[in-house]
Amino acid sequence: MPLTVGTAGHIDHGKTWLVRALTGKDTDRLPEERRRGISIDLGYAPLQLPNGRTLSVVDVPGHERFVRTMVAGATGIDLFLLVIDAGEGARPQTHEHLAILRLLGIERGVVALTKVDAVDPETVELAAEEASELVPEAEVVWVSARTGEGLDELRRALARAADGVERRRADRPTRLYVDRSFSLRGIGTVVTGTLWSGSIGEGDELRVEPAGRAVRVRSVQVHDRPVERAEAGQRVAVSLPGVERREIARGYALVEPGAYPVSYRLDVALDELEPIADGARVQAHVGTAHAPARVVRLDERYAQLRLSERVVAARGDRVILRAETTLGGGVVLDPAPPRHRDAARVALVERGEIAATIHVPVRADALRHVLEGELSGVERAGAWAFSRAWLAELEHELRGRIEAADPLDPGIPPPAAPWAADVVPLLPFELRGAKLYLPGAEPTLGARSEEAEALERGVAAAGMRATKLEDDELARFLEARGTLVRLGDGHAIGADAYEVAKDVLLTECRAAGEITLARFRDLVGTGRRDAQLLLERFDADGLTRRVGDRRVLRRAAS
Ligand SMILES: Nc1nc2c(ncn2[C@@H]2O[C@H](COP(=O)(O)OP(=O)(O)OP(=O)(O)O)[C@@H](O)[C@H]2O)c(=O)[nH]1
Ligand SMILES: [Mg+2]
Repeated sequence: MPLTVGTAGHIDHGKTWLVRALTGKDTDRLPEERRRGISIDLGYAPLQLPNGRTLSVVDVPGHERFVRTMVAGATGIDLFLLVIDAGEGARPQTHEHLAILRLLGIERGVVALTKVDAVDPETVELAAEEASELVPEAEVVWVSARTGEGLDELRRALARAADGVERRRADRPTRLYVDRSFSLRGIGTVVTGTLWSGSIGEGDELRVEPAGRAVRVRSVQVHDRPVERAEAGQRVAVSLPGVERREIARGYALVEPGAYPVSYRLDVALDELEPIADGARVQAHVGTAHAPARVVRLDERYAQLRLSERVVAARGDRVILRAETTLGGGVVLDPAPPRHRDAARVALVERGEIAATIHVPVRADALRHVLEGELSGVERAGAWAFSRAWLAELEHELRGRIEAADPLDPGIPPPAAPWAADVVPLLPFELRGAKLYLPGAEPTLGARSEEAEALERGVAAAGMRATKLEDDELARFLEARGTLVRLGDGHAIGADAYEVAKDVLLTECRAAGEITLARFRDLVGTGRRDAQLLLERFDADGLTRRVGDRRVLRRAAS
């Protein structure tokens, strides 16, 4: 199983020299690093161990201004090599780096007390005692990069530490956080990183997140050697043809498409080095990325991190929170939570009781990032998951509204929410046209039956005279029932009178070939306006057609 070891320790304590003494490679390659004699960026080298195992070494800078770089280097490692200058003992970044390693959950490693050639043994003894107290779980080895003393023992100690490491989540989908990108003439953009999980081989189709860009892997190298397929835990260089260098940099992740959420929010269980206030503004380090974030405290244990940029994360990932100094960290419980301030929800998510967090519909797809197995104990419809109780509440509410609807048309528009198309068919209602009804519900007059009778009587008594309508909906209902006919301008006439008028019209037109308004008015014996309204209705019904100031029958009517 390939593993990565990361250095840690205060500035100038001898990390890079020790890596060079162990591996033969000087990882301070930048001109500025050489000129200033300090590490600025991350360095990488392979390390052969006596038992035949090869470790990848990530060398980090110790300067307090570059802790952010140290975090990026430390996120993917499996074990640490904490380097302490034997003459100086632990200094501020010794403590800070150690705290970061613990927050990242990196528990195994070795302490190298270096530069032992430069101090007397009693001084080393004191430093060794201090180191053992500081890191009781690790072996402390005395070394000198200058004389080579202790290097073999350090290699053996690293081999022992490596034997105890169990690489987490290697079997998960492919994820690599980019720590370097560069372009090579004739090859194009190359990115490097520690492969957290999965594997990467030639021709793989991956995505660069959070950019959302699809890429195809041309070739893969592990420590400068081409390989067919790199596996989890290895230091990998991936060439990505067609990708511009500015499109991908440290902080981006190369992932199996769709396998990880990309999110502005993370629900975490906090681990505080010092109290982090609700609303605190911090830098959140996630993988090799970091982004400004606000800490929304949910209670003394949980917080929602609201980030200013989207990040790729998974349940169980560690994050580091920093301001001027390292404030603490957290374990990601939900990598794509809704916006909320609900500690109870996070507690359920932490315990894996996902179904209990679900009430209103959520996309089941969004839950797969917190689920260990299958989702059970919830209702499903299409892409949605929701609780049985919610469905019952919805039914209750809609039933109430349907019962309150106008009996003339006892339906309501269905809910307009995105889940409606999937969820509404589960309800014991009937979708007719654009409205939801109780099954088999018919329009009825309800409390308006007296009103309806009065209107029917009034219209009948008016004979050929049009009646002005008060309630158009009621009139529509009665028209559908066949007791009246609506005319223009908010008027109506009795259905019998309408038939009589129609007969008059047809008879006259068949005899004379046409009819005028005046003639029709005389024949039916009504006022000019009512005659006009009737003729317009005949036009609308397709019986007649206007020709100048006369009307003739349409072919269908004659
Ligand atoms: N005598 C002695 N000096 C050493 C030894 N290792 C490193 N040094 C000295 O310490 C200086 C710093 O060593 P580096 O390895 O660059 O220190 P570093 O921890 O990588 O420093 P940063 O990366 O800037 O944090 C070197 O320039 C050497 O002068 C050693 O084993 N013995
Ligand atoms: Mg260095």
